[in-house]
Amino acid sequence: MALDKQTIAGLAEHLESCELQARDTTKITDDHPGMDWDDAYAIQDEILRRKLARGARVVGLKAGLTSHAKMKQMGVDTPVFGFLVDSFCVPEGAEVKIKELIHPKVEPEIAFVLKHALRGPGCHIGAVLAATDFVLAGIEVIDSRYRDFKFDLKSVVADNTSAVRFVVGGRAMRPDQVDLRTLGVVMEKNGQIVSIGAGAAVLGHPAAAVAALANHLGKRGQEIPVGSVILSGGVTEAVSVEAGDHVCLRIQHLGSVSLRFV
Ligand code: 0L1
Ligand code: MG
Repeated sequence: MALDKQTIAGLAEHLESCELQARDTTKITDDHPGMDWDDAYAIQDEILRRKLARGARVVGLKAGLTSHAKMKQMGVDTPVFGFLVDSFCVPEGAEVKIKELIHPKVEPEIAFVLKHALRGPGCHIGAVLAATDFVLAGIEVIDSRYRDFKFDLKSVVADNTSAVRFVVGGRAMRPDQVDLRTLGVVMEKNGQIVSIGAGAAVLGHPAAAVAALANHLGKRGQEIPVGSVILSGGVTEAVSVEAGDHVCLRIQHLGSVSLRFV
């Protein structure tokens, strides 16, 4: 690690304050160019520790930058991983307050809920499907704390991969009831289709993103716990939203889920 404990704690406080006060910042590697991957995840862990100390509960995990569309949109080439706490979770059809956010975007996602814990290394699509209880349609709202979404991968990992809100809903299906690669995904904003995709856009198969998450956690002596929601990553590029927008995601066999921005 290149950063000391105090610096990590200071950067976590800075990024979390930006999240809670809905204000942006320049990317942290501008001031800490030597920051390494362990530092980036240590800052993310410290943000989580701060939230847990205030009574938050971890409800899930996420993989980000798992589709070529997202990687191209952000000019990067590696998936990243983050956590989801209860305050990020909103009900189906909820109103999301724009004034609590900086510059939100929405992503259509396939969410997994596990019936068995998954631990890497060596986790693969088959292990993920065997451990999956059901899959759901999900919308992730991302809100990078970095000005104009301009960041590098280490900065975005430290910033908990831009996580801020999510909703899951529609219809739960067991993984053997659907072909997750060919599931059609249609996202509408204000009744207009804004993105179209299929499950295979996520690393060839969305379960591959969950396997990559388990393998990432395994290196850190952690696992994906039973029952948590895992967002496998945006199937398409992210779409900006503003007050007044209504977003509806329809995924074949998984029904629809929506959010309103106010
Ligand atoms: O969930 C995601 O794919 C977002 C990862 C972080 C990058 C971004 O803010 O777009
Ligand atoms: Mg996402």
